[in-house]
Amino acid sequence: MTTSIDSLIEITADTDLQHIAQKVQQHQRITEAECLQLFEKGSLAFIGALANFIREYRHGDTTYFNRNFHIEPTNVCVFSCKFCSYSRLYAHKEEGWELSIEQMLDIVKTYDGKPITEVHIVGGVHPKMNMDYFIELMQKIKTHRPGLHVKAFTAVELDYMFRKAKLTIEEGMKRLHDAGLDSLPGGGAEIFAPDIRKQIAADKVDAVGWLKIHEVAHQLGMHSNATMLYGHIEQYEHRIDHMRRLRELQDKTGGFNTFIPLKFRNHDNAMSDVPESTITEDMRLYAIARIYLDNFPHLKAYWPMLGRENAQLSLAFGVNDIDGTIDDSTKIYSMAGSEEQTPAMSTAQLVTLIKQVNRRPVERDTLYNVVKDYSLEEVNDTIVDATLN
Ligand code: V47
Ligand code: SF4
Repeated sequence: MTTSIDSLIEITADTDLQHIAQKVQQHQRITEAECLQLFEKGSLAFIGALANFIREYRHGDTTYFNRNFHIEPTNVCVFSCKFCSYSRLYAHKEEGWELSIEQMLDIVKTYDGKPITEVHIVGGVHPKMNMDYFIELMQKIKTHRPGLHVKAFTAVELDYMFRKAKLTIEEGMKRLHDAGLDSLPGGGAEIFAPDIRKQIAADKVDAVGWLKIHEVAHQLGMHSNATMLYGHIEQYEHRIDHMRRLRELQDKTGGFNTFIPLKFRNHDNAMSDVPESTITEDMRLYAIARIYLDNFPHLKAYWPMLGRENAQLSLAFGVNDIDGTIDDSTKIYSMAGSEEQTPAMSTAQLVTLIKQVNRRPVERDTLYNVVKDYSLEEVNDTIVDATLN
């Protein structure tokens, strides 16, 4: 029987691309040189078909989402990444916010009785919010709601915390894990290649430090995500270098759950003169990431940053996860110019969004255990909002 990949090979004139399609069909890994060929020569339709083949082979129509909320402890930050629209230097801290432990706990309490599975905690790097502060926060969250999965702190926040506390990565991570930290989000990775990193995020942890922190977390049995900030001044080679480093670490530890490409937004930051990537380029990147990162189980489109319709579109380009209800006042993207000013979607809206493109909505927890399959469920906003959300 002829597969869709066989037909794709037949109609493709370029022999390099034919060879890549054959590899994908046989579930073989592509090289960095082949990844570059995809970026340079692959049409959106060609790359998309390959990525969709992998997506459907691994996950069928299943599209995951979760029920989570975000807490941003502060937007005061000691660093000065050029792409960041969100942070305020400590010298201007009156323009920022700083949440106390009790204020953060009050946010957690607003979800009492609601079937939320995860809290995502990421913010600026505040010089006075130290390790002990966050250990107390973890302990208080877990005492209040032991079953809530705490996914918190980018490697940038952790690197600063551990250095200030004069702890090794192993010691620091173990203390936070013991206090209740369950897994790490993928932020802070930006672009690993030093020549680009020093232009956009000169003063924070470098690639080696970021990767080491995730490696140690994996060694302690924790899982984590990985991001890549793309569509600014980087070239294809920098994206490939970034993904190569992630693929190598994943071969070693197997601890990454999800790769999350983050589209650079240019509103109100020191890189506002850099144009944003087109939707075609976004979809090409998702698809190439799905093809190249063969050892990452999941590929996530973060809908508050991409927009709802583009997140829907990405489900045909390798993406099998669209994050969660979020349900908060996440500012990191609204301040950078994303469409979503106060991103929140009800479970019904997420389910509908996924069903509209004929995929199968499945609620997951942070570690991708299935919480509920909504494919056969009739959902509408009034019912779900009242009973589930
Ligand atoms: O590292 C900052 C990005 C990240 C801009 O693990 C920007 O599930 C685009 O970690 N344009 C933090 N991006 C967010 C983060 C995250 C988000 C969603 C899910 C997960 C997860 C993690 O936000 C930063 C940076 O790369 N960012 N400014 C901007 N102007
Ligand atoms: Fe600080 Fe993160 Fe913004 Fe960089 S991206 S300035 S580390 S809040």
